Amino acid sequence: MKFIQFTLFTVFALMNMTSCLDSEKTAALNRRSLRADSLLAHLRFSSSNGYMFGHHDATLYGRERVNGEERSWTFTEGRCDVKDVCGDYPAIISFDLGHIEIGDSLSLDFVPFDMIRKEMVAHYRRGGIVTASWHLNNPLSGGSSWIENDTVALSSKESTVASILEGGSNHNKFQVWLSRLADFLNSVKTEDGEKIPILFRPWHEHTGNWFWWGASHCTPEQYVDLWKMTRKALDQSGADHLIYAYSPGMECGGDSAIYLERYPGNDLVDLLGVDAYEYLDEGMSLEDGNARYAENLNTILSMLTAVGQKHDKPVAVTEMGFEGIPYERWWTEVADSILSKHPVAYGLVWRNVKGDVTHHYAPYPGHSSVPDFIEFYNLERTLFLKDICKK
Ligand code: BMA
Repeated sequence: MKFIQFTLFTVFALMNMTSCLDSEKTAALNRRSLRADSLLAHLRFSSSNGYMFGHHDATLYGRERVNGEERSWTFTEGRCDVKDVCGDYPAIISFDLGHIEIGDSLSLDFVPFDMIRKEMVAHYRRGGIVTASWHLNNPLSGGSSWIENDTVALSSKESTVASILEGGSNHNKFQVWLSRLADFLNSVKTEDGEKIPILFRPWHEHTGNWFWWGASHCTPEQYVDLWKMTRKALDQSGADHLIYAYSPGMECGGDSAIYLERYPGNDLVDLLGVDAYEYLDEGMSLEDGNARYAENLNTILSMLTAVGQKHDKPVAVTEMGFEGIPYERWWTEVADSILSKHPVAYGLVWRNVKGDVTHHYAPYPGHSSVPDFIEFYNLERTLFLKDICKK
């Protein structure tokens, strides 16, 4: 039976967790609300029952294919592509907070922050887990997170990261950005005023070079200082409802030294993740692409499992997928065949962009991978909302 008694499970997990705390962790734990502790306990122990399925922006917008024609929908109470396909919500929904830092009312993906807040609370109230990423702007150039064509940031003598750390020219400005982030996170509350627990995942994919906080744009020390500064601002704002995920990209391969090169430390991180996408090189067959992805991700997850055990942290595939899902049996033959081999807490696929034909990662009504996704949903080990909720 897929159904898990969440409350009992959580109490059991918390008891287990408390028994193996050292003083450093006790200090960290004291800064967390009980709800955040429960979330962490759930993430730590849920992999013994299978792995949870997650989807980014799952209830904010989506798609459908009717009579061969692609259509889109934007927020409709309770609607969700995954639910339209299998009758259940993902266990985890992720949301992005890019542009909260500049005081916009819309996110970088044009979603009102009021709606993001509402949907975070709605998913928590259903019994689901909420995670957040932050594709924030570049505080030095005013550009986006992606530095590739940002000539101002790339030609500046002071790197963007150096500019926001203590002593940098944008330090004060960035403190304001952090305070706007903290204000939003602290505002995600239930009707009775309780802040909902959120797995926050800042500064991700930093082993690559596409973001301004990426490997070639700052030193390992600067990257760690960036985390420390972020944690300090959020901790000082009273954000005790957050737990934190560290998510390098696939560049780490199976090398734990690369994975951990910029690790901010056990006291600042609660979950060890990796962002891993399948893609095809020009002319590459689906079969070869699937095999390469499986080989690479299996290697990474074997390494990550060992690192997780050593550091006493749960592990997850914090972003994954194959853009457009061009392989109909991707869910059972690729995703499940990889995730089922490792004790991962969850695997989360990215967003289903409205109107765009390829930038989608979850199935939607009419998509060719729907039958396989339903098989995937029915597997004992895949955990969706109903599986993690006490009914
Ligand atoms: C990226 C893409 C972007 C989006 C960002 C934040 O991977 O999907 O289009 O703006 O995530 O959601």
